[in-house]
Amino acid sequence: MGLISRLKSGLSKTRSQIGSIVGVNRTFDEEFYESLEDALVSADIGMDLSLDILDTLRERIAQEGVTTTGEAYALLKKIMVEMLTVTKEPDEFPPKPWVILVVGVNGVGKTTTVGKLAREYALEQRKVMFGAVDTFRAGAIEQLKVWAERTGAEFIAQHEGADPASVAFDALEAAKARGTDVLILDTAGRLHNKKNLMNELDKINRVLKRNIAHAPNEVLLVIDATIGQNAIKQAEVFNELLEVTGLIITKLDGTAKGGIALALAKKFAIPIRKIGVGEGVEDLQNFDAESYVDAMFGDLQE
Ligand SMILES: Nc1nc2c(ncn2[C@@H]2O[C@H](COP(=O)(O)OP(=O)(O)OP(=O)(O)O)[C@@H](O)[C@H]2O)c(=O)[nH]1
Ligand SMILES: [Mg+2]
Repeated sequence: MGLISRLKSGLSKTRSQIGSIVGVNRTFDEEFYESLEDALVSADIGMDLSLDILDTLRERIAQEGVTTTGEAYALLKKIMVEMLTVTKEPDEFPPKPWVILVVGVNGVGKTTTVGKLAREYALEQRKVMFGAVDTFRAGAIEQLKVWAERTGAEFIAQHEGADPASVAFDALEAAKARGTDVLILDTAGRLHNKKNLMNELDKINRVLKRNIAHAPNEVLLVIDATIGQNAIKQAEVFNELLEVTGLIITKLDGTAKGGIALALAKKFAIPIRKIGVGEGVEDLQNFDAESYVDAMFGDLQE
């Protein structure tokens, strides 16, 4: 299955639901807006944002003299694309090593995403190194090592239970010594409590900065699309501590809840860099607002 179709099949539930509401030629009565609201909320766009979107839609329908539900639907999609378009590209390479810190709560797909990113960079002929900064979870180091072997990335690790900031430091030194282009640090998603996790990330961040002023160049927050509105809370917590530069939304192949992308883009104005659409190494796409909205809301004929 192609990547776009995989994204589409994941999000198809939202699409058919909305399609069935506006597919028939209705007038813009309150019922029309209410059905649309239900559909947006159930796509995990969130209540407040759904109402915002519908307010904007009402205004624009009036301004632009839209008369058919088909036109209204196209307008709705346009509004959402505008909302998802957050342009804040990271600086281009160099400096070297380009340091990427990958963060997020446990199980969202951080390590898998690290592997997928490595493949992308390797295809661009960049020399990639992993730092196994998750020393907390049993098996985490080994899991990352498998991804290193699979993608040809170099691999720096200590032992389970080692100080994560010390691993980050080692990896940074190794990357400098070996002329690595991209150093990707895979962090732990769970510690005994949130405070520990935040302290640890803070320490890693400080060690990096002390060592190279520009590091980390990117802090990528991985969000699991299937968790719904909890994603907002997670982004809040991480963004408070670290300056999150990009979002990666995973598991979009298995959810009807793609609306979380809109809620995140609107609330944090952080660009969505990539989306994950499967467990394989190739299942990572650049985020494109237009195809995303198309996959989610499709055409009326569909
Ligand atoms: N369907 C699907 N599964 C994914 C995707 N990304 C990751 N997964 C799966 O999600 C599970 C957890 O992935 P990991 O990469 O280990 O997640 P993590 O955030 O590193 O987890 P911790 O290290 O425990 O915090 C694995 O079974 C992955 O195969 C995706 O885009 N789609
Ligand atoms: Mg992991």
